[in-house]
Amino acid sequence: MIQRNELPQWQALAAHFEQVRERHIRELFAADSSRGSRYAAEACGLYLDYSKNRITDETLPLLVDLADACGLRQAIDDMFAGAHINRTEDRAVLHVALRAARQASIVTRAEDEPAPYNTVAKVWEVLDRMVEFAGKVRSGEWRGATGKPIRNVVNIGIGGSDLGPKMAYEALKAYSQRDLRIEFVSNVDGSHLAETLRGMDPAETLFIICSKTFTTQETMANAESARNWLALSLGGAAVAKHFVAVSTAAAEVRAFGIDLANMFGFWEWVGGRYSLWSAVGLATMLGIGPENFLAMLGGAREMDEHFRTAPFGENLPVILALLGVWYNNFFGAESHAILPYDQYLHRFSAHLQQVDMESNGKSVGKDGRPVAWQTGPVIWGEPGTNGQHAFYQLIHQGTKLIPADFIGFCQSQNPVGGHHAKLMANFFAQTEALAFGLPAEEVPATFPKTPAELVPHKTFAGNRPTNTLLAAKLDPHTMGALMALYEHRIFVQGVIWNVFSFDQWGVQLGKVLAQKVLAEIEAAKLPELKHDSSTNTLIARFRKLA
Ligand code: G6Q
Repeated sequence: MIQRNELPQWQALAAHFEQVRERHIRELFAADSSRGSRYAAEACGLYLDYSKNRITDETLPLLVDLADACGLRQAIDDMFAGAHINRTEDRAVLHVALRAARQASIVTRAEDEPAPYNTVAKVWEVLDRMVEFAGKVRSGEWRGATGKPIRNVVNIGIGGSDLGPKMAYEALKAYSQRDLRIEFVSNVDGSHLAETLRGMDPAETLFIICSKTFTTQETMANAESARNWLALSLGGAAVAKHFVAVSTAAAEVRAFGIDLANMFGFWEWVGGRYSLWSAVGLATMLGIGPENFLAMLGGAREMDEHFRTAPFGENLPVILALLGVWYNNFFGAESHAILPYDQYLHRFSAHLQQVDMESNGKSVGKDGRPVAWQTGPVIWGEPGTNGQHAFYQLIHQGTKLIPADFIGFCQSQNPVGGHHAKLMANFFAQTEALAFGLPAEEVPATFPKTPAELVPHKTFAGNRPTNTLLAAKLDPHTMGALMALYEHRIFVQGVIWNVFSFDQWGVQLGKVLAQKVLAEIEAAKLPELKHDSSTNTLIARFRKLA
């Protein structure tokens, strides 16, 4: 098979890069007064301005040619049709089915199912049960073992069973029922559980044990400790009223002692990091309410439809993905910053970090050979304006090229004084400063009385690329569309880089080795350690001081 970097379309981009690399965004804007409105696309309430990128009129069409040559159209159709595109695990990849309309049909066949079936019908069966359950808990109809209504919900899960639902809950907290406290415990460090439960009344607390496999070490350790905490004050029989499970593993759920009537299922074709739309989002739904959760699914559904049908040159996920490829593979950028100007999105970068880096952090192509090009970048970020007073210095004046996405909203959920205008003034000013910089000759006008020797330090080269995503308000529909936008961006990049985006074998080695070390740490007498000399010394020292 012809390798990606041998494709004529890749080579055309490499040649084009030689022409574009020295051009400055300042010059590109000066040459075209309509650039700011021409390099834009809009869908599902999200307006994307990509004009402040290091691209000319030829760049995006050349990138689209590459996407075509890599078979993007077919790849999209295969995913939406339920083909087993996760080939290393022989599974379909159907998070799009999790937000499909009730009457839709996506047929696939899973390993544990005897015949092909309509995934969407299964999805809605569970959604209906979640809605009913959430209604009971939120109204106080669901009572704990002592008859008290639930005031605290603690989701116990890790990775995809934590980051997504927590991020979505935090993002939409403005829509939450404030007298129901929603917490997320993930770390196996006992401090996480202990600090979360401190002061909570077990009689008013509901645990959601959220684990696709129900065997994950961290989650099971936290689940057992939570069960002990509850049983200590309410007795073992209380577990039925205070524990529910979200899982694909019914036998393990039953073995833990949770009634299957209180289990919410999902399926092998839902990847952990793409699962917040499924029952994994139960804690989110309990917090923001079924109506808002369903509106979030609706926003994602609209983005799915846009992604599936819009021409690539107008397709938001495709444009963002291709611009990412442009910097990653031609400019040699190593990372990509996600900078939301909304405090509610304070976990958004952390969530995307997992979705992106676990999906495209691969170095072997679909043909089993090492790839000869860069794949997934380092994803990172913090909300603005906090980041401006921390790491933006390096983005503005450092030696590294860091493309960034700025995400902002026209309306605030909390219109307090002039805060929102100040927030958004910073939002617009930053992308302007990054793109246009401050040439030496303009330094005195901006920083009066600057001595000549300080001018180089106050000069900004500019030419730092950014995308701006602007929406009216961070409501459930917009949030759904925004998350789906990034999921599809990752999908497109995986297709271009020819990697399997939906497995995560990189997580496995550490898990296996940790089991071995655990036995050595817990053994009554220090066993003979057969690791390397560093690991041996560290374990021995730990045992001495523990
Ligand atoms: C996500 C990964 C991983 C997974 C966790 C939790 O795509 O597979 O982050 O979500 O390891 O797994 P369980 O849900 O099985 O506990």
